[in-house]
Amino acid sequence: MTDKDFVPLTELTDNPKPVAGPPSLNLKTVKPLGPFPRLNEKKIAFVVQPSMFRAYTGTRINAAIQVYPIQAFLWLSAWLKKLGFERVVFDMGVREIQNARCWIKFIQFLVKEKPKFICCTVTTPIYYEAKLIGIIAKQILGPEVVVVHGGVHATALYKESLTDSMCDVVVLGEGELTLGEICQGRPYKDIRGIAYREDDCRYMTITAHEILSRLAKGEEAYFVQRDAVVSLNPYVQTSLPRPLMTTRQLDDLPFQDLDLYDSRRYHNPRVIVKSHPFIQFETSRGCPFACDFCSAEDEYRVLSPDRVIEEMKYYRDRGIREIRITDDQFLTDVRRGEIIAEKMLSAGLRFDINLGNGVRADRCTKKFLELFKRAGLYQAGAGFESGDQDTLDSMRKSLNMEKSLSVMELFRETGIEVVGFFIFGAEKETLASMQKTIDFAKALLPDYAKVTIYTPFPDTQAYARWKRRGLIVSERWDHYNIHKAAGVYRHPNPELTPAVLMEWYGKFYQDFYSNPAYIERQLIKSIRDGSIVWKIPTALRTFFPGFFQTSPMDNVRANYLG
Ligand code: B12
Ligand code: SF4
Repeated sequence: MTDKDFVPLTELTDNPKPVAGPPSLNLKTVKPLGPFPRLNEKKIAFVVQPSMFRAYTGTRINAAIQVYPIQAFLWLSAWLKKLGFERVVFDMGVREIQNARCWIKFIQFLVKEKPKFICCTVTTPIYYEAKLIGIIAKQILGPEVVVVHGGVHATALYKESLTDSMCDVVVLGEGELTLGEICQGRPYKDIRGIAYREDDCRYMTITAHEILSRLAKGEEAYFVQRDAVVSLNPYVQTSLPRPLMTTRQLDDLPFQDLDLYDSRRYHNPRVIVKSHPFIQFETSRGCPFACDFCSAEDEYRVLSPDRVIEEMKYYRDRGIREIRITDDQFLTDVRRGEIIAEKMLSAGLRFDINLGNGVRADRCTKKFLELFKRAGLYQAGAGFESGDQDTLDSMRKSLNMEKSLSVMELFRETGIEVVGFFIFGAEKETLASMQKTIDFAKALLPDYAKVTIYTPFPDTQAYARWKRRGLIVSERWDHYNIHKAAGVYRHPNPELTPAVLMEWYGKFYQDFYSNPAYIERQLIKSIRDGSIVWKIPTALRTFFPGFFQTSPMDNVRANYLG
């Protein structure tokens, strides 16, 4: 084979490879010859990338590192269980990563379990690790293993998964029914909602052994995976789209599979979770709003309130004490929220409840908050986003700042902790508007405030717009992180360089948390309710993230040590 036999990847995918220059093609290809183990056709392995929970280590929200059983897997697994499949999970996110130990354990896991299907959920920053997982699986288990990608990033960039990695099939959007059909062996052409390769002209250029030894030396996954798969004349096929599930279909889904994970590994700091064991629960899918930085699907569909209550009863019977509601926008239908709370109260269901994923500040009503408080709501995230109306409008947030102030009052009256979310760097952002956001946060005075850097993820309107304007300068996906401005774009306002954004990011945390009015209020409150014990370490980690660095393993250890 010569260089000419290879078509550069940049011509095959919609998203050219990042970094300077085209990839240098490595002609040494790896052809695993076997013998390979006999695979268990009825076994599905869900695999979590090592960096899943590491995006926040060393950032200002270092104190709030969170580890979860991946909810997508719990839903998918429940469906596969119903169809009679065996399911196993290997979560590298809650394992030691030093010396590539988690990867060695992963290989041992593959050899022991011999699953026919390997499933990864692909969000943008961890695509490269999903790629390494596929390469290793193909080399250890052989070409018959089926590597499946799903999740928002893979759905948007399915060609990348299919031409640049060893992924065999991408599930586009909602996964339960589609994955079920894949595992049941239906021909791909007859399965709705997938993208797959018609040909098999893909070559690996790196051995599993090399991957492990380079990772063990501390090399980043990005560099290890570069040019690790080359595709010859890829023939990518998409099937007919699968209609989104209706309420009736969602109601018919089995409850999340609580047997998949060892829940003891998933322990979170108090600022994230109050009572363990806990579960994440998405009671609706999609969101009708259209904020330009967000990856939420636009069609909003719900589980019926009765179905939500039935699942909650199941959680209660399994000893779950806290629910983190992770709907894209739980308050799209406030009345539905109120009905759920009423039904919880009449069924005697009480959990600690955290609306951690955030609700639109303008959708909260007093009735909703009071009812949910009685059902156990103790904390809610609220997207205030900006103290400048032009900036808010430029991210299509359609929020009114006056309304935000009155809603904050409501939260205070009902005694619900609020985590206020803010963003720096939307299209119309200026230095003055960032100052206004800091002032606004200080006026709102939520219990915690979190600012993030506006980041156009590849499946968002923001990305499409900035890409068209030539403002996206890097598609190195592991640099897409809302807490680290890594220069993936050139901001339309030339003043807002990555360094300036990071400076203001630091300033936001400094100014908000050292505000005397905030300190006074929090001191009184935390001495009264005893929370001072955990709030002081939280504050130290926020102010000195480099010094008090937290990793997901601290969470795991916290639990094992009791
Ligand atoms: C909990 C959560 C986290 C958790 C856990 C991550 C996880 N994947 O579960 C943590 C805290 C780690 C996290 C971190 C981040 N997150 Co987050 N997170 C969420 C949140 C709130 C809930 C996820 C969830 O449980 N959904 C419920 C399940 C059922 O839905 P689902 O994941 O979409 O899965 C369904 C389908 O997509 C599909 N599917 C998904 N995976 C797979 C895999 C296979 C094999 C198959 C067949 C199907 C399939 O089937 C599922 C069932 O139908 C979502 C918002 C949301 N409501 O989804 C954001 C979301 C996933 N996060 C987002 C972002 C931006 C991030 C960060 C990148 C932020 C940052 N620091 O920059 C980080 C980085 C994480 C990482 N390392 O990649 C974006 C994703 C953008 C993107 N292009 O990647 C989302 C969509 C928020 C948004 N609306 O914009 N997050
Ligand atoms: S940020 Fe919230 S309100 Fe806006 S589109 Fe996303 S989920 Fe909907």
